[in-house]
Amino acid sequence: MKNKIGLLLVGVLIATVGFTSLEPVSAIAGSIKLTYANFPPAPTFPCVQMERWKKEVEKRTNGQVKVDTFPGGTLLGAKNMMDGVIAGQAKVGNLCMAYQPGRFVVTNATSLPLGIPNAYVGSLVLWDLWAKYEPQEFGKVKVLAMFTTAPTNIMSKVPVRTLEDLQGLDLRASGGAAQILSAWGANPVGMPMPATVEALQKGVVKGLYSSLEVMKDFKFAESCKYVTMTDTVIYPFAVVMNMDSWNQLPKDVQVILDDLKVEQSKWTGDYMDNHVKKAMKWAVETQGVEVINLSAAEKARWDAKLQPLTDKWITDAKAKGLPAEEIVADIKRLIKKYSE
Ligand code: 3IO
Repeated sequence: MKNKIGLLLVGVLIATVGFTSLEPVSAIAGSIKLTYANFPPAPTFPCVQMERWKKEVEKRTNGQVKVDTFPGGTLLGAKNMMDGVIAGQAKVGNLCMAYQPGRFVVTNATSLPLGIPNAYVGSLVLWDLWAKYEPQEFGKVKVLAMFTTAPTNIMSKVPVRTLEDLQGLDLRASGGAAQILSAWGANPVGMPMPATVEALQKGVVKGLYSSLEVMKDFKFAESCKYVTMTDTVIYPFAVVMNMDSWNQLPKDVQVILDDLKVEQSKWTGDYMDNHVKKAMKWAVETQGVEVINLSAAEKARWDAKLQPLTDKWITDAKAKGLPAEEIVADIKRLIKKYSE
């Protein structure tokens, strides 16, 4: 009896020593599981970049990390993404900052009409802005990537050729994009992107204001036969991770995820810019969509309406104690830097 207990103890000892001496412990394939929540359907760009991140992380950690992705709001939805990740309901989540504009004041400044030309530049501008100010609204999470959409344009069931056509028109938009529509005299209707499908079907809105890849990815080209080019503003996104989950990762895995941050942001911007081109080619060639380009004179009228927006943002952000002028100057400087 005594011998048996002794043997058992030796066995436990060997097992413990053997296990802990596997260096690093976490190198066992699939030993770290990360859940990753996303709000729109799988074929859309936020989920395409999610699958790319999953693939890269699993490859670069030799399968040590396994990422389980949840597209379509199956784990967390558009508006509870940040809080859900903070609470640990998902370990990683992708969020659109425009859905909680009051929460992400600094980074939403990228949604002012300051002339971000494409998603690649937008993503790098957003990343640098966040890195410089490290705004407290991201203080409870680990930021894994940031990127923007391509510039927004009007997709509608009725043609919009002049400012007059836009007056009172119900168009779906959120955050900074919604404020721009208001300034032009349209009636922005706020809701996250996935809700737009039903809103268009039911006639709650006559169109939307967003980046054009959604013409194909959400099949909006089937009902919105007109696209008015404005290229005015972007929507900013972030990929965030639960801080405890991050702190529990082995150092080597943390290094891999850190190395991927800017690369993933660039990859997504690039994917977005290319995908917009493909989606619009499809929309025009197979769905009979008309692209409306404003004349220079008409565009000048639209632009004139936007000038007060940045001033107002500066006043409001200053009241919140933020270095508002510096933030706007930084965005302008970064746009120049990355556009070259
Ligand atoms: C977007 C959100 C989800 C899926 C595809 C998308 N393309 C552009 C957006 C931006 C956005 O969130 C919005 O509300 O227009």
